[in-house]
Amino acid sequence: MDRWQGIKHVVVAGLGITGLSVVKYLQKFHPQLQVRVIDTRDTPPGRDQLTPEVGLHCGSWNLEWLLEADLIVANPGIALATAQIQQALAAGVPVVGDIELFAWHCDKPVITITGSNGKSTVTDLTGVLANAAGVATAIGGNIGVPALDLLATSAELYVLELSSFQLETTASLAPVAAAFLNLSEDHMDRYDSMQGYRAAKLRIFDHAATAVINADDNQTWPEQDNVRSVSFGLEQPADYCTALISADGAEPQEWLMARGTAVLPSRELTLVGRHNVANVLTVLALLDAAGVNYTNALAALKSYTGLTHRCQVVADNQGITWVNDSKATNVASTLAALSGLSVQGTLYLLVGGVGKGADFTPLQPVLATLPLQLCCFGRDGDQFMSLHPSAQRYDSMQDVVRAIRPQLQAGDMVLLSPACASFDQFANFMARGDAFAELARHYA
Ligand code: UMA
Ligand code: ADP
Repeated sequence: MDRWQGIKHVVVAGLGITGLSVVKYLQKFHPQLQVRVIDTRDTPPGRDQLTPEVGLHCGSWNLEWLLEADLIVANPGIALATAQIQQALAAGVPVVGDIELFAWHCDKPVITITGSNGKSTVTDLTGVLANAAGVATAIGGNIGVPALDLLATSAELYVLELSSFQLETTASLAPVAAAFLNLSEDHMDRYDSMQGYRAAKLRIFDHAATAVINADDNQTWPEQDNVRSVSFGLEQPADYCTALISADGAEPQEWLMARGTAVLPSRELTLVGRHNVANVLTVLALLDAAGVNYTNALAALKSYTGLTHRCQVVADNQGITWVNDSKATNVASTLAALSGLSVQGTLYLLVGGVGKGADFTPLQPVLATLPLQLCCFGRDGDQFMSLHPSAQRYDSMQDVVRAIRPQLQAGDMVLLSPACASFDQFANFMARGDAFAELARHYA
């Protein structure tokens, strides 16, 4: 089917890295099209890279252009519910996203990943293992590399992280394997309800050959008929799970199990946290479903240290471990970091920043079980003070580290998993994580 038949005028709604990738893709593969860009921002990122033949309208909507289009390609940051987009749809103009254009073009297998937390880690590790297994693999999507930019590579397999925003405008992608990791409250400024948010994410299974689902979170289970599913979960009977195995009468050890086959003892992973064990099980399920044999690539799995700013060990000296989990900007991700942590000494947990109106009390019962010193900093640090008797208040992360350093002993862990956004004291979560890593290296 030629999807482009009858299309002459395309409007790219919203620039940024996505809009720019769409323009470049159209210029390369469909040069006969007339391309116009609308961005409601006065100076949208990417405008300097547009060539003169591309029409550009900034600072507001341009309904006339939208209605003149044969196809609108919307940036994921623009909700379909936007009045002007709705007017165009009502007038019969189709609206798609960049992932839909990718689906129209791509003739190689695609693995897709969505969920509220863990998407980037699973996407990256899937790519790392597939490449280590000898399959040329390109990763992209919401992780920060627009999917259409990947078409310039000579990949045999694509791994795409997909946000609910991207899935809203994707209809024909047919992944060889698609994972829905978990669902917790997020993006309630864009969706009317959790049902709306979940429904967008469930679209990942629409044409998937295999759905990889979370045995412990039924919100990730498909509602579509006839989808072949495999499950992951820390415990049996998930298809991909963990099991205690003892060899030759030795102390039993926990192994990662892939459909009954022991793959690797969990303790051989460098990644920390139980959530990362679940993430690894998901990766194994995705690769099996895509027919990638990873048995000779396990060294890459063992040495994988994770993406920067996600439960990443940034210093380990004199028995003191420093872990950067700056990407934990909500309660669910901090809870994940805390679950199953093994700390021999004291856990110094750094929390605080911009709370975004969240309810932090779900942390309280978990904190109560830990050998904890709670260190609260940043604008909304006060909101954590009642959560644990050990809580101490500091202005900044630097003040925390300076104050606790003399007390640290072998077996202790210093964990930045702030459950808050960073904008009060940092440009973004990356800058906050970098600052922590620098402090860790300095004081370790
Ligand atoms: N915007 C306007 N008017 C416009 C266009 C955009 O106001 O005409 C605003 C919107 O508020 C929008 C924001 O600008 O939310 C972001 O637009 P952008 O130019 O930064 O977008 P891109 O650079 O194309 O980035 C997008 C994804 N951004 C969003 O979905 C908001 C990136 O995910 C993604 O990495 C990139 O495409 C490549 O696929 C970011 C993200 O925050 C990391 N995603 C959300 C998340 O992970 O929670 C879903
Ligand atoms: P996403 O791309 O979905 O934001 P990341 O892999 O970047 O996910 O991780 C974001 C945060 O969520 C980090 O703090 C990380 O430690 C935590 N996290 C990672 N995997 C999981 C999981 N499976 N469940 C819950 N939290 C997780």
